[in-house]
Amino acid sequence: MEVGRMFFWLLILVLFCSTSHVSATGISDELEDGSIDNEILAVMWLQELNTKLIDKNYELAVANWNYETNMTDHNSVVMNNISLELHDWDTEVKKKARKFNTENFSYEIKRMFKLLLQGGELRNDEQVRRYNTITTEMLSIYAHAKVCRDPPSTECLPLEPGLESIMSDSRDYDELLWAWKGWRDAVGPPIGKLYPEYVKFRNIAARNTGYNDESDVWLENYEEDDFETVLDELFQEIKPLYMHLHAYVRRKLRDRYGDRVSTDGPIPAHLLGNMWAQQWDNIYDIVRPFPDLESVDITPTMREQDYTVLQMFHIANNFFTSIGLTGMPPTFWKKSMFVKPRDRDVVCHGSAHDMQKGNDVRIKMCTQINYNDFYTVHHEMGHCEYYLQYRDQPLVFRAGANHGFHEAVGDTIALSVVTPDYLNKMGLLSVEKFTDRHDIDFLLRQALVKIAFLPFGFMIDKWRWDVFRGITTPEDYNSKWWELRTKYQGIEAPVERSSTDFDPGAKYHIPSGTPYIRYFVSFLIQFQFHESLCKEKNHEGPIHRCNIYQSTAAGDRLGAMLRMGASRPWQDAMQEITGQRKIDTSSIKRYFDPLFTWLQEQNYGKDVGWD
Ligand code: X8Z
Ligand code: ZN
Repeated sequence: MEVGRMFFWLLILVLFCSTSHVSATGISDELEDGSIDNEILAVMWLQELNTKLIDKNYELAVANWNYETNMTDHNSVVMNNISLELHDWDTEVKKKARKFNTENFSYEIKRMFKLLLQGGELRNDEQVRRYNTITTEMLSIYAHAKVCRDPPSTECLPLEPGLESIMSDSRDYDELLWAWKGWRDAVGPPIGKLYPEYVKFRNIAARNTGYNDESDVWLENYEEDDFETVLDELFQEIKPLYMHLHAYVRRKLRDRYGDRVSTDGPIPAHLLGNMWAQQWDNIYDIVRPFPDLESVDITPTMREQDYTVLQMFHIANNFFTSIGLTGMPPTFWKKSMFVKPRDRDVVCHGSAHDMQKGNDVRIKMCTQINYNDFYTVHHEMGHCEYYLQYRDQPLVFRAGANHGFHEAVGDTIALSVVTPDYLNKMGLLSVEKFTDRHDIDFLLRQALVKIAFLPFGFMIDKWRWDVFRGITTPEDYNSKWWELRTKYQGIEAPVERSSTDFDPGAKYHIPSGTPYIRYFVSFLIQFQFHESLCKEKNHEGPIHRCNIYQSTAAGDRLGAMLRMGASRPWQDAMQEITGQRKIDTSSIKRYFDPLFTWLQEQNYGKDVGWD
């Protein structure tokens, strides 16, 4: 611990022990904003706040958990009541925080105030109530929706499991279209009716605290001027690789589905093995370059070996502990929801929860025994590992260095987990000799997961930022969505869409209000993290073959970054783990380099692009 930091904590301890009579409520409302410049008072106030916040946040976190794992009206009422109460309290806290003039405070205290005051704020209980109703309603529509088969069949399918399995496994053009359109018809229009009001409230909240609109709030998390331009440049750097992957996959799909797939236009969105065409690994069987090799898809082997869901979580846990990081605590195993319950409705979309008290961290997932969920288990556990590592930080610093960092932890681990080296060790693969052909086969599957995702991860918030800015208005919500889907992803709707459809609503993060650019950032920086952890391990050879299992050197480096939480800007955290201060595409490009060369050869003289 650096000396300054040690001094800071000592100060907090001394002050806390000797001045517990000083109360946060002692700060009078009459005082003018920015009128208190006494740092000692600020430290005491923050300390008291920290203690209170833990209890308040815990209450809300539990209510939220109870609702998402049991979506009854009662649980929704309880959650919204607590949320309203916490909101009032939060408004008071922010009002008091504004009384401080932090200009001459030490770095850490100043940063605490900065983070504390970030974000919008609704200042009217009626608005908060309505806002809570809308967001709960959107989530509930998404979670309850089912698509029914045509009579005489009475079968109705939810998204998970059901429609998602059809999208991944079916190779029947019309059945895929049925599931694709059915899901959008079921959730799009009802969510679309509520969405403009949701946008209105987010913007009111943002403007109340001085932002132009909600897009500024979302971008603020990245603490970089003109971050949008940075993102545009990063996207341009990776685009050639995406275009070559797209061209290759389009030809393979044309071989399978005939001239319903064009030679030089966008790909119909329902043929890529995923409800949102966001990751294409489920059509690995269609696009495999060397089908004679043992498949790196471990789903059949997991099933043959009678894998259980719990086993998947224990294997992930074992990876984290093998590199010296913390294992999941007993409460995690007791309180998490690993499978979809039969007796109640839940939000199935995988999520990790920091209850912010003790080491109570949990995962909620409707896990199935397949390769995809094997990856997602590691992804979610990465969130929990971050929670556990930064739990000694003051509450305002208990967050990722930025949202993308939080998404990248489990994925960084998973880059080792998917290597044939690791899967061989786990008895899930038995590739004896690894040749260049194996490399291409493996990298192609990885590209279907990681490269195919990039334009999707990029366009979602491009769409939302313009919605918040009022540049895209409700009549154009859907057409703009498809304009971006085609521009960036090179895909198109398989059937005519209209302004009464609301296809963005068919993606979980839209009704749940979760910002999405975090995944684009994560999918780039996880390769930077992976590369530097591999250096730490003294890995030799290409980075796509590197597996950091059991490397405590790699774990120590990762752990040091995780423990920082949000106490410093993300550039410092990036420096801690990689020695660089920027998001950089060279690691992901190096990882996929052999595949890029191979794809260019395959596409030589063929159509690339979709204009
Ligand atoms: O939502 C998730 C995680 C939870 S943070 C399961 N992901 C994105 C998605 O599913 O759309 C992980 C990858 C992208
Ligand atoms: Zn995540």
